Parts: sequence; C-alpha cells; structure tokens
Amino acid sequence: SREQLGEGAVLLRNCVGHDEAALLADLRAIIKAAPFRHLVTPGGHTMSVAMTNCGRVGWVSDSSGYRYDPVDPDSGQTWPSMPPSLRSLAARAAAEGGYKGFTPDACLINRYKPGAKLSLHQDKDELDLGAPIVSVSLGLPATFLFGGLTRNVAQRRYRLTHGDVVVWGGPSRLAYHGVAPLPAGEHAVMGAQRINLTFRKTR
Ligand code: MD5
Ligand code: FE
Repeated sequence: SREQLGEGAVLLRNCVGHDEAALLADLRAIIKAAPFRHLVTPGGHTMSVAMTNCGRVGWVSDSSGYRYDPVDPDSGQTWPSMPPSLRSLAARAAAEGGYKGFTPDACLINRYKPGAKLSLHQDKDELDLGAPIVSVSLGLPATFLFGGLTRNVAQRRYRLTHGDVVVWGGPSRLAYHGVAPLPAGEHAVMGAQRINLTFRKTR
C-alpha cells in the first residue's frame, strides 16, 4: 500500500517482500565486518541508537562534528560495500515514491534497543539535497515523529513496522524528524530491536 505523509514523503507498507531473506543475510555480514557502535555527538553526548554503515561512505559523528567518511574509524578500513539486495530495494522503493534512477552512495544502519531514541533533527549533511532519503524499517515497531521545516512545527506520529519503507523527498527532505523511545518487545524475525536502513546520496 501507499500513503502520502506530506509533500514528497511516501510511506510504502510492507515493501521489503521477497527480498527479505537475502537482505537480512547481507545485513548480518555487514554488521560482522563493521559492528554497531554508539557514536558521540559534537556536543559530547553518546547516542542511544547504535550505528554502522555500508556503501562508498558512511555517516560518522565525533567531538569534531558530523561527516561522511569512506573509512570506518573503528577499523581503519573502508565500509563494507552496499550489497545488491540493499541497493535494489532502495532503487525500487524510490521509483515507487516517484524518484527514478536513485543511486545512493551511503547506507546508514541504525539499531534501536528498547529505550533508544533519536531526538528531533534535520538530515542536511548531504550535498545532493535533490535526491530523496529512503528509509527501511525492520524489527520492532517504532513511533516516528514527522515535523515541519522549522523545529517549532508540531509533529505528526506514525507507527513504522517491519518491512515499511518511507521515501523522503521534495520539501519533506529537510523536515525535522525523530524517533520516540523504542518500547520493549520481541519481534519474531529480528528479536528485541528495531533496525532502520537509510539510503542516501551524499554527493
Ligand atoms: C530512523 N533515521 O528511523 C530514521 C529514519 C537518521 C534518521 O532519521 O537520520 O538516521 S530516516 C527519516 C527521515 C530522513 C529524512 C527526512 C525525514 C525523515 N523527514 O523529512 O521526516 O532511524
Ligand atoms: Fe534523520
């Protein structure tokens, strides 16, 4: 199914489909090569969400700021490459959301355990703001907070569940957003966690 959340923002429920087994196997291999870690923000806070990346570059944060870096600072190696199972899901979802020819070069992988949250923010570290961000939710359901172009706009809340994909483009690309603290639970496939993949075109 297909639901318009805002101008340029399209929610595709249960969009992962038959790609799921290959996707999860590839995800496990990425996490083995580049394990989840809790990044520190420039303000000195350790994030409750744990992160890793695949693709040409990965999103990293430390005391000096945010950046896209070809090197995993924990390993000193380049990030695992973006497997075709992930790349093709992102391209298919983007096309369904109205963006043909989406070629992401980064995939940020966020892991939420119960209690983890993502505070209200904008994604603006990417140079190509004309490209959408494609977000894939796996595991436990989460409450997603979708605000406006300024911080003070009231947020609408959406429950995102396993297999849901959101294409964030157009004016929604720079909307403030966040994720409410993850409730405890156990997902049949993913266990006691939510994993979110965000596909980005950084240049
Ligand atoms: C998540 N991740 O559920 C979300 C999904 C992040 C992040 O926010 O930065 O890693 S991506 C949601 C998103 C991206 C770009 C724009 C908008 C939402 N939006 O306009 O609401 O872990
Ligand atoms: Fe974000």
